[in-house]
Amino acid sequence: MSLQRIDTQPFDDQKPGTSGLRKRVTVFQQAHYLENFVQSIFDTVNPPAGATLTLGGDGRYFNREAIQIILKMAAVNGFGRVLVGQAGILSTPAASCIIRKYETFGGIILSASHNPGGPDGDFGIKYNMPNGGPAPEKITEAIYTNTTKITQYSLIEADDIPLDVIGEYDLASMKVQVIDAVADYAELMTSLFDFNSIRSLLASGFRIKFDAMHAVTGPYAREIFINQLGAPADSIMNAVPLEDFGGGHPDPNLTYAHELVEVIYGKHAPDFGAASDGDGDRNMILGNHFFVTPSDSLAILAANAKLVPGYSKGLAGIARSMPTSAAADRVAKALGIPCYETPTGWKFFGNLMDAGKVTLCGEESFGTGSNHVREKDGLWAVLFWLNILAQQEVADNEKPSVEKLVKAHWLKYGRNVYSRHDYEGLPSTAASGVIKHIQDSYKKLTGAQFGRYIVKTCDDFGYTDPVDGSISLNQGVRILFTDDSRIVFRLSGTGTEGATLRIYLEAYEPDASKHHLDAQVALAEMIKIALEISELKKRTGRDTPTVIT
Ligand code: VG1
Ligand code: CO
Repeated sequence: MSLQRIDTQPFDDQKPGTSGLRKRVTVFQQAHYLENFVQSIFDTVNPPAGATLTLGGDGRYFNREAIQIILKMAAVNGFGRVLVGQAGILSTPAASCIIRKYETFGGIILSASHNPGGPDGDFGIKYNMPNGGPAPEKITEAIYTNTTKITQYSLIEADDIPLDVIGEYDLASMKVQVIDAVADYAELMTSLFDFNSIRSLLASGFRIKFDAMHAVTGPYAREIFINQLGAPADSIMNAVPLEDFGGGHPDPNLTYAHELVEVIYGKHAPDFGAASDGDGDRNMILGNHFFVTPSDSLAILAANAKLVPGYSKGLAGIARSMPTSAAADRVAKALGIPCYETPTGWKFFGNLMDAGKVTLCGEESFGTGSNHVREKDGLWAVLFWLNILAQQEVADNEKPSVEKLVKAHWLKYGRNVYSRHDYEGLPSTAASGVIKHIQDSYKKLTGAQFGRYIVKTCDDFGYTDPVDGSISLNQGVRILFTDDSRIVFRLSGTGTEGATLRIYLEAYEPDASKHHLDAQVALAEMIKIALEISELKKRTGRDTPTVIT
């Protein structure tokens, strides 16, 4: 084993986005590309001698190679120990759980989340802090600055570690501990939820279907739903992680989780359906022939949290990303607790949770989580729903239903009708032109009337972190109407090709006789206004979204 110092030159495209650095696999396969970024992380966080690192990924193509490289670099960059998931696997929430449980100095998670995998797909890397959460912007900025100046990285020349075999290995003076990827996470779930009542619910004939989308949650779902909760084996589908996710797009929404959607809207539909994404932090919740909007899901979990053992003492507060609907705000108001509005990306929730200001957090992009870890957590959300439904059964003495629960919620709080329209693969200049055009129209728009909607204000969303005072500007363009409806425009920070424009639409509907309406129908006028205000067709040639959620 010998120490190598390798001369290198900066790449100019290593700026982390909403959730780490995401690029095509072929970009990561360029000589020095991964190494430059990893060295820049280590130089930024400067681990104290002997520190422990958590390491794992969603199992996509290039995961194993990347892990071997990172181990060899960690061994000569101050680390004394690395905890790595068996086969190089750790779901994002499991990695957060491990960092917190074993109080490791930090963690590296290899994932491009919901982006497709395989040799022609995407790869990604991000750094998590000792609290288990994604590095805040000041750290990701510092990492980026280091990538622009790097001249050298170091690693040890050594044999690969046998990642498939649990055990402890020496890598120079560093220990590599290959750990069970599922056990610690599963144990955390049993400490939060009433597994006995969920087990009885499932035994009573309440049928579930969980789609792991050939991604990381398969082994976790098998352990939790089948082994521990006794669900029949066919309750999980696509549960073996594949390097290319079976050629699919592991994004749990109505478009990409179509296999599950067919089952849920089919003849012998189960009572409950759910899916998770590539790295296991997202969730989609479905009932028999019924879809739950993620914004509603957050509000419903909050409203019913007291039914769940881990949250029976109540919530300190709720946080949601700005584009997420205000359904959770209504629950917070009713509970008399604060609701925070943050920019998009889980990294903005960390400080609020660490300071004890919030218990639950959520994003409209199928992300829900709590202070049990510092990442959003797909299977946690599924268990939360099942726990609430199990309690419902005890209360009603009839078969619980997702649809009934959601409709009862709307009846009590009103419905924040919500939808997001994504325009993927736009030329970057056209997409930024759309944003610029709307920003230039603020003056003209303010006070303007569109059908029954009047614009109250327009602005660029900016956020001042209430805990450390850090400021994040330009986090999305908002058109706010006098009746609390709104349209938000944002450019995605997770894509790897061209630009993705997201249009978020929300209208509040107190009238229960209209609650059954399909969101696209209820929002039809808002959709027209969004197209008009943005001049989307003229500027991009497109007026039909690629994905609607
Ligand atoms: C998207 C979502 C955002 C989420 C992020 C990471 O970002 O909109 O809410 O936090 O993905 O999710 P963007 O910038 O493309 O809109 V994931 O599951 O990568 O870990
Ligand atoms: Co994800």
